[in-house]
Amino acid sequence: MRFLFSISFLLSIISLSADDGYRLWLKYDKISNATALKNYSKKIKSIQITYDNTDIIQSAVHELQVGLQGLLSKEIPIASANHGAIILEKSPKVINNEGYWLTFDGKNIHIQSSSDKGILYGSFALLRTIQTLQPIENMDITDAPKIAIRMLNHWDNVNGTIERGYAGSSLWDWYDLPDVIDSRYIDYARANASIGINGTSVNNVNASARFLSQEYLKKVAALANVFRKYGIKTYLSVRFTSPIYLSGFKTADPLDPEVRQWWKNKATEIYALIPDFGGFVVKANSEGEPGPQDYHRTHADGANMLAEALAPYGGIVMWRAFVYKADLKNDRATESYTEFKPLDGQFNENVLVQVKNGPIDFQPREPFHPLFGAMPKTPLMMEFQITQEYLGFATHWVYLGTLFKEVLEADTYAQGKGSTVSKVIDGTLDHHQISGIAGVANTGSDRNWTGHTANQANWYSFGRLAWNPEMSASEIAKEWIRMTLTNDQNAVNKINDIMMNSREACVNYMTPIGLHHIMGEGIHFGPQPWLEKSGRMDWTAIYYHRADSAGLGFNRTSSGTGALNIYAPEVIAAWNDPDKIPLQYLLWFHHVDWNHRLSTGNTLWEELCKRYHDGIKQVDGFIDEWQSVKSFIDAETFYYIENKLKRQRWEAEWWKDACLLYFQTYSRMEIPSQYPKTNRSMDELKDLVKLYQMR
Ligand code: GCW
Repeated sequence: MRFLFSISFLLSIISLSADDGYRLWLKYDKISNATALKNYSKKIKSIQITYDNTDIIQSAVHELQVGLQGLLSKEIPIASANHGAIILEKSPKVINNEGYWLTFDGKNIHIQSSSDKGILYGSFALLRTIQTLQPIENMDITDAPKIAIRMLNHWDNVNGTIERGYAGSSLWDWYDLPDVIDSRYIDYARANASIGINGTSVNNVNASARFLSQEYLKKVAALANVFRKYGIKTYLSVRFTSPIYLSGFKTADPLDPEVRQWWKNKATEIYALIPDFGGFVVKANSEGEPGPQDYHRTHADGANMLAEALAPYGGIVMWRAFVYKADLKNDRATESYTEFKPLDGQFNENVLVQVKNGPIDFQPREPFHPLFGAMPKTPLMMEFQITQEYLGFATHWVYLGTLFKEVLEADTYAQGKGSTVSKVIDGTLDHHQISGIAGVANTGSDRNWTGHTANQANWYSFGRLAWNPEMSASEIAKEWIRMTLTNDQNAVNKINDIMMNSREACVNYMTPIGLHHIMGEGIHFGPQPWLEKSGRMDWTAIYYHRADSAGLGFNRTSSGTGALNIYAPEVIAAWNDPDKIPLQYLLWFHHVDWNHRLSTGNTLWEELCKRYHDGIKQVDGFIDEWQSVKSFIDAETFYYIENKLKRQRWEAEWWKDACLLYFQTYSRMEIPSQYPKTNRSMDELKDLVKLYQMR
């Protein structure tokens, strides 16, 4: 089993049939450019291993063999030679333990590292270099990850469903495990390792206590055995009240000695099965999940109890900051800050606080979360959402590389200019030893893994940015396109153009100018800006857009909720004035008159109408651009994405109609005549979202 690639992977490599997306960016099709092929072929004849032959090294060697066999269409044996070898060797010259040094000395290619993981990453880097047709003559690449923990969070449930998953069901078959090891687990690990992901938490943060039972831990251990060979540590989301569920305790109070002992024993049990277990991800006192506050203890009390149990084994706790109180008194955008900021300095050394990128909830666009830069004594982890809960599910082609970058580059001004979010999370701003970044996975059992071939790029870009937040979104997109779709320069540029504009288009047709949280209740699909009643006020749409006859937007300045004031003074200064704030955040922080003239020269109402229509025009443009690259794309992939785009166009129009017709009831102004008239009624649009919500 160990070094067998999945049957489906091998079959898809050798088959001449159309491409179903299974191979992701690890296609390894024969290089079609004859000169390039000859050139690489000349330089690569064998693999020589001078490194200890660990499991991870074997994974690296096997990947090189399979990859090169595909790309160069010839077998690459393991042999020593003094010419044309890829030599895997130990080197002290690396930046950190996971880094590698990749060189060509005129005769041989050297992949050097001080660790076997580094060799694995270096091997993938070499394959990427060849897949993207980069020259290797003068190759001299030293690279190492800037963030230590780079992981996926799966929101997968025990019954195989995935919370906010749009690509089929869970990859993990909990019924068959631990005895049946699906070969897909190996391909999953390969894909992650190829982009530097070194951790995965396999279950939903709305966690079942079941995962900590001996029965389930054995299943998790079986997965961990696969992942380990690719340098990936396994983590679990835990339910805070597990001692009650599993052992009949009356309490889960984190200061209760018996409860503390229970967790210590549990940690011992876990590490006996999974010696390199990563640690726990915890959602506590959030959206009905239990937590320390149920026992009048703080988040720090809860996190530290778990941290203490894991510490002897080197495990860590990733405690999520996504909390908001049951009784909504304050602006939801300040809740997590209010709860966590006072706890700065109270967490044990092996605790990271995991913060979503924005203060509300993975909206198409949010300003950066106010906790970044506000807790210097605590390592803060980034939580991005790769699965597109609020960005069109797996239907819309939305490249998230630009979203990730926008947040990573945002300046918190915590220690003056240049205190970017990226420096907060890589630990350099506040000199933290541990650093981390998590992405909520978009993977599932769909043959193409992510439910939309083009959105495989979001998994890819998350990994690449986690490795190096300084890479540009466009550079990453181009790598992905070359490895996944085509190496034709012109086509690469066109597809890159679609990708680089895709997120902005989505923002335009869903929530332009800083609007947010106006999607269908519960399902988070389609528009429902009219939603005025829900389980809580901050689950409605009207709580966020605050449309009235005067204007639109949420006043979060001092004359409103004051939520803007929790940012650094420089940020407040940049965003406090509705005439100076970047338009993308305008309605997030300000209530603006319909007739107010914006920097674009349009009134708010005109600009709103323009943006919604722009969004649709952009999708039309994507459709045209996609058509123009048809001859360079595998036929199955081409038609699949073409049809997805049609559906995306349809939904974009739905959003535009619903939002403009609804906001028009407040603005009482005509939609400017240059735009096509809609023939849908509000009732029709309301019924449509109801239909999707119907049981
Ligand atoms: O965005 C919300 C989602 C929930 C999710 C929650 C969280 C896992 O709608 O489905 O629960 O965030 O991040 O905890």
